[in-house]
Amino acid sequence: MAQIQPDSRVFVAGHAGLVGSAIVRRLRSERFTTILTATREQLDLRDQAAVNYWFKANRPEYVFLVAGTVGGIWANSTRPAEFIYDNMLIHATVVHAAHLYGVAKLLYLGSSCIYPRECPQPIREEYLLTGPLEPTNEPYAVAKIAGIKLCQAYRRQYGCHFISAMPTNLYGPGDNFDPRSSHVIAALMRRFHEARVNGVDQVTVWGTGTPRREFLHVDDLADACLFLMRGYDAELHVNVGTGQDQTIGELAALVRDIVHPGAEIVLDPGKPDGAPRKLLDVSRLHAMGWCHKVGLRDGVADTYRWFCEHLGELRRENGVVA
Ligand code: GFB
Repeated sequence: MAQIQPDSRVFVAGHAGLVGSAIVRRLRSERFTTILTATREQLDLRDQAAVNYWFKANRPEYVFLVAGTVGGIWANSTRPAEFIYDNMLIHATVVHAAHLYGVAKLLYLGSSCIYPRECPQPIREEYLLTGPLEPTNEPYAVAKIAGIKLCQAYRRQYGCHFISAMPTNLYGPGDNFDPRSSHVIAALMRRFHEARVNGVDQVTVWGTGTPRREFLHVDDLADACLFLMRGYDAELHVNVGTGQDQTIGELAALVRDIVHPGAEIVLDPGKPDGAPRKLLDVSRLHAMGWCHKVGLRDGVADTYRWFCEHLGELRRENGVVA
């Protein structure tokens, strides 16, 4: 089978998002010459005819399918129709077009919320579809599971080299800082930052503070995606994480210490906790020779530096107080 090379035609579907922009950065740093992208205005990935036309015109050889409607616990709970509709369509159109137009290899990105809410920890890949899902993100998780099954089905029926990676919760430069849709690290970073700027010493953290989460810096994820694109070609999806987790209370203290040392954390148990824990078992990826590099404290500090450097844009786009 052909190998991805710096002169390959590589389509990053979802290049403007947290993951897609990290993959583009990574490909550029490895001097890839033909990175194909399309904005939402240029290509509606939910439209099969438009996606087919785009593939016919642009002939990508490798595809990173990291596009989708994503968000944190609040967005998932309040916009379930968008989360299931957009994602099911985007996964189906891109996978189908990749098959029709002879893509050499496609990497599909899922999410750790595909696993049953109560499954044993750490979570092995084989635990997929062994129990009920976490209700706050079930529609999104069903779409993500459908994406894995699409890749497996096209592999079985048509011999396509389509693989899937399941990342744990992500964060990093380029994250979404809109409180209605952000994930916890971006949400807390913004809230502690604005409290400090406004001279406020109490900061609210949603839920009970007891759920446990694992976090992976998005540059590590981009590295893992390229690693798998180069070296993995089998049906079973691959977990991507650090293998370490902490409580949301501990995370909040870590963000506080970096952004607004001394502030008091106030829990709001009226907000949803979501899954009690979702720690991935990353032993298969470790056995292949990949391990994450960025520790959580360094990663949060790095993301906060990026946040401060981009305050102008963030203020214009979603009203961050500088
Ligand atoms: O990051 P988050 O929204 O994603 O929330 P999930 C993680 C935990 O942080 C939850 C708590 O227990 C939240 O209650 N949390 C505390 C906060 N303060 C905040 C806050 O200000 N904002 C947010 N957003 N959370 C999502 C799923 O689940 O994670 C998706 O809904 C997807 O399907 C994604 O899988 C990775 O880990 O709960």
